[in-house]
Amino acid sequence: MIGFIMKKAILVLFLVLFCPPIISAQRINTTINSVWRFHKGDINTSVKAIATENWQIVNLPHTWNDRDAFDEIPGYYRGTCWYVKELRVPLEWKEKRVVLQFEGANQKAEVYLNGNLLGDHIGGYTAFAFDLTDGLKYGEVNTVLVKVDNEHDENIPPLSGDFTFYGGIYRNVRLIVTEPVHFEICNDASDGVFVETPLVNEQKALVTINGSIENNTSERKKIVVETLIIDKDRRVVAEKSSRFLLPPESKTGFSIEGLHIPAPKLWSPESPYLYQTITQIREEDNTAVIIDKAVLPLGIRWFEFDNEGSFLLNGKPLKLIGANRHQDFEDLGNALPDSYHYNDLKTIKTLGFNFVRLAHYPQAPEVYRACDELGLLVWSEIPIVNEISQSREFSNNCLHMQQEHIRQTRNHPCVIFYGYMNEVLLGLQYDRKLTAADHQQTVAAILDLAKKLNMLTKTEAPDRFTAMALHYYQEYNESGLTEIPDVVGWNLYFGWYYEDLGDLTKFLSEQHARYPKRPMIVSEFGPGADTRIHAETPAPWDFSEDYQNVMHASYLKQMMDMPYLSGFAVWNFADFGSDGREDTIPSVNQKGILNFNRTEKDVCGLYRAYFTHEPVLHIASRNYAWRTGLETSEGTGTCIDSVWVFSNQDKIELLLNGKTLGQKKVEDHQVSFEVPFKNGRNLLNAIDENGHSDQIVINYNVVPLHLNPSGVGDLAINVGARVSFFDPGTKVMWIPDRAYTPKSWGYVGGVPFTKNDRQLKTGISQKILGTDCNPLFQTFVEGIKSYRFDVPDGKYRLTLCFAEYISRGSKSDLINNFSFGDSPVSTPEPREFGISINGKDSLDNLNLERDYGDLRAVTFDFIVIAENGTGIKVDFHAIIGKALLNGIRISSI
Ligand code: GCB
Repeated sequence: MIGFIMKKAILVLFLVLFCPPIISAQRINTTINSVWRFHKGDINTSVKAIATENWQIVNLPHTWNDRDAFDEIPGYYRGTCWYVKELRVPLEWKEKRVVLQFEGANQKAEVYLNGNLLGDHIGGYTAFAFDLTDGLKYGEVNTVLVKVDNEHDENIPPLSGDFTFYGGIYRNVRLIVTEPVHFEICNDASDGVFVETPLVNEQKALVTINGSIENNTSERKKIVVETLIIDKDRRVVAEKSSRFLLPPESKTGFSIEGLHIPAPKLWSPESPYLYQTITQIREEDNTAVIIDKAVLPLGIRWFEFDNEGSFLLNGKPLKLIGANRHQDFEDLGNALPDSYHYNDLKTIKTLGFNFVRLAHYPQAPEVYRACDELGLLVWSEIPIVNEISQSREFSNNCLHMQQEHIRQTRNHPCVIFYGYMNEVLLGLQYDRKLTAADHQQTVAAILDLAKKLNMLTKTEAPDRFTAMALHYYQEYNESGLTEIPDVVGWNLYFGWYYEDLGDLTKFLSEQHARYPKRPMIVSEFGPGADTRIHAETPAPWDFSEDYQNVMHASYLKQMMDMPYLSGFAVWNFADFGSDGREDTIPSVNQKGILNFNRTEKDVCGLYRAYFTHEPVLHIASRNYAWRTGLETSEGTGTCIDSVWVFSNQDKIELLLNGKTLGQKKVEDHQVSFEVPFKNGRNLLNAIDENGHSDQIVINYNVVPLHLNPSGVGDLAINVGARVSFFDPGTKVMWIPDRAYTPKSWGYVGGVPFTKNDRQLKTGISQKILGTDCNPLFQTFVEGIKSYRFDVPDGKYRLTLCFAEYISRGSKSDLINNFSFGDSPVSTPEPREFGISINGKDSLDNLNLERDYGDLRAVTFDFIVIAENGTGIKVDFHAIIGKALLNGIRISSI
């Protein structure tokens, strides 16, 4: 033991004598996310007198809208809340600078230190920092109090938008402690040191580092600033230093130019090679000590558009294959730990994308870091969405936000486009009260702001392109707005909000013919989809996964065939919170190719097939493995359904329970098979010519076409619908409806309000209260006379489902419930009806609105005996208005 201690002592002595001392006085940079206290609502005492001991303990990132933005009560809390953090500050920090940095707080913040206001910040998506040094009590506990407010403010963008404006300190808070001589920290919460590459080609890259250094001492300081560029193996590939004289209490700009890297390894999505720049400060008379250090990523790449508007990276054409991304997640709102951000970008990368649009606002620092590392090109933008305010304050806030955004992100090689407006004419297009003169004046104000933002962006980031996203509205071209940014992004929803899928090519080819040199991107496209909904004949607005497959397949084929289109970005990577939405999942925009919790929708397989290099075979039934369907012809016990396989292979053979269904050629990365499913377990196996395979088990419940005499186990009908709806809670599959035919089942009389035909009755899109099964209650048959099941004699449970609806005034409001302007809503038509089952009065005077309220799920379970071979017949007797039925289920008991 003594020998061991001796050996250890000798080793320590050796290290002390022969190793250089630790000479780096590096800054501390740490999150302080744990144990804050939170108070919902404002306070009415003075800041100095607040009692915070009983406030709720929370960790950051935190939002107060993770629940209420998804509950049944309209709206969510938009107002003031408070946070407090106790901060023990060591005595030794007295000689240092201490800075508090917020990566984001939505949307206004006021920060107090020990009861004194440090400052405020406007805007929910950019970082901000305050220097605490002068107000700190060293060797004691200090109190940081933060007031955060997410109330609507006419002077702060976004004014409106199809996403939830969750409030809170929803990103990291960091504490940064430096020596008194340090790189600037409070320059719009940027790195304070900036990396530029004024010249890049395959032979060489020239790198410039610039920024500012603060001297917070009362002495003149002679310093050396040196920059090293190191490669991935930490070998120094370029190096330079300069001397500077810093006056006392000063800020001095510096620039280190001409760092030369011969034959650089280029950064690209395929090979995201990153160098690092290490810029450090030493005192001239004590060069052994590094007093501050900035380590930044360096990706060497260049990009441009050719004369036809095609994008080139490092001199080679590259189609931008992208996904848009919102920053929230199921149950967390926008308060995501960094690893959630990273996982999203990683998923985007593995689906084969090379491009991300961070819509509609700057995102967390981790997002840009991940994109550098993973090789994802980025379009980043500020949230001027749908409309502007014409006040000077609004425009100043927008300009400052863009400045912060750029300063905070421009060190990231991934960023290629800076955007500043999304569909900014939308509000104006739908404002029916605007006079022609006001309209003109608003357009002029928008143009003016766009020009200012474009100019600021070019000044702050001369080495990036400016971009703007537009909706399908000619005034963007006519007003001259499209002439302002370098890149025009079109958000296009042909085959969803308007017209047909094929109109995409027509529109874009016309645009290209009119503006042949204009760089053009499809910055959004995609339909809403719900993995619980499936359709044999998919159609717009049915919210089926199948229509999502159809629409994406059609867009991909068209867009990949357009050499003049520089790229596109799917709307959206994942479903996201949008409080005003009432599709089939209330408060959620369902256009994600992944669900809100990041489980995949089937269309992900199509993207993999198109854009990844590994062999892909994907049987598109991942979320439809439990099926119920009607026998295709009587007595066969078979139900023929189409099954799609997405693949990047040439030919696919599909086998059902080991028996081949033939081999087919894959076209446009997909192929479909008609599969004769039998009742029970069906094993599907897809194989290609090289032996790659995919398999899935589909459990099928084949419903006999004629119910007599084989009987019925459980039959649930999504009344009025052409789609099936699976309720994962009860595991009941509600199958599409049909008109009654003898020996079978169906409705008699009335008009089905399906959700999948824009030409016919469209069903409703409003949120239904008291249920998670919106799709079941959003379609119905109105004016129904009877519902019949020709079941054998026996005892049954019969479930009837109803919801009174409110009709919206016009068809366009029905199909796009997120529209602007007045969307006239009429109260329910008066309606009262009675129901008899097999001739027996069972419900009298049912008045849904009066007795339950409108848009509320109402169900009744009856025990019914079928006898004398007459089956079950439910008759509806209208008393006032028309009877209606939303769902019906029978099960033998
Ligand atoms: C758009 C908007 C986006 C919406 C999307 C939609 O064009 O830019 O914010 O979420 O449409 O789903 O309607």
